[in-house]
Amino acid sequence: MQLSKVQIEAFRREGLLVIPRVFSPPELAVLEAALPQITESAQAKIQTDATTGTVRMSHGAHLYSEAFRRLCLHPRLVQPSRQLVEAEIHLYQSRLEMKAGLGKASARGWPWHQDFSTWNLADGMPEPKAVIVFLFLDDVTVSNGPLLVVPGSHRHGMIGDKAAAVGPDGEYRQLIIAPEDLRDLAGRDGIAALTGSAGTVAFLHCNLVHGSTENISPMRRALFGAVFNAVDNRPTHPRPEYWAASQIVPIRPLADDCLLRFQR
Ligand SMILES: O=C(O)CCC(=O)C(=O)O
Repeated sequence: MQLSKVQIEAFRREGLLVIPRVFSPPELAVLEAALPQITESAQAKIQTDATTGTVRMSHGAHLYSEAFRRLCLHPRLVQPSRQLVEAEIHLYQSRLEMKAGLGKASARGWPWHQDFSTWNLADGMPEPKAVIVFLFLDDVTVSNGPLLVVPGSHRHGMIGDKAAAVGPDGEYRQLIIAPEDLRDLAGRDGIAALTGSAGTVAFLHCNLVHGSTENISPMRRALFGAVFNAVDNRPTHPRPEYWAASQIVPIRPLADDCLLRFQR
């Protein structure tokens, strides 16, 4: 899948690009069948939701799940990402982002932040030369906790006081966007909810300010994210492999039908 000049220009301006119907229902079914490998696996690095006890986030499924490894090497993710990063890329990170919709307890949201600040401060990624690609595993609507973004906010670079990213124990702490900064950014550019049917793919610049609210609907909202970084943008002190790749291997995409050909 090649992006057009118009799509690339939109990404440069907005810091995001949302494309519907990139993956088909049979391809999504392959991934759905592989989900328990993440949500029920002892290998998975899982963060659970404090309220519901359900899976909230899990990093590194490409390291042990063949279906999600294939997704991360899929040409429909890799080729556009190369165009957007304008370089050879490697797979830096993958993550499943679940928001259960149990109808009896809500799954929490995420505070406003930029992903690059974590990768820069915690892993030593030098430049914001990475793109985050989310595949919607479910229909995402305004009611099941969509990702919220401030379009164009990537153009302001890394926002916030780096000193606030160090906890009392000296450990890295996520840099949250201050309310006054958010007021300025959103006052200028507004806030957009990334909605679409299952199979939609969203490309986000790594400095795009984003967050989300809790899911109080009965519908699950699952996204799978792959992060592609320029190979010449090597992190100086990456965290463990499930968070940040230490081997910088330029990606060779698989065949377009790699998910459909996957035999469990
Ligand atoms: O899954 C969400 O709603 C937001 C997750 C997020 O902000 C992130 O992964 O950086």
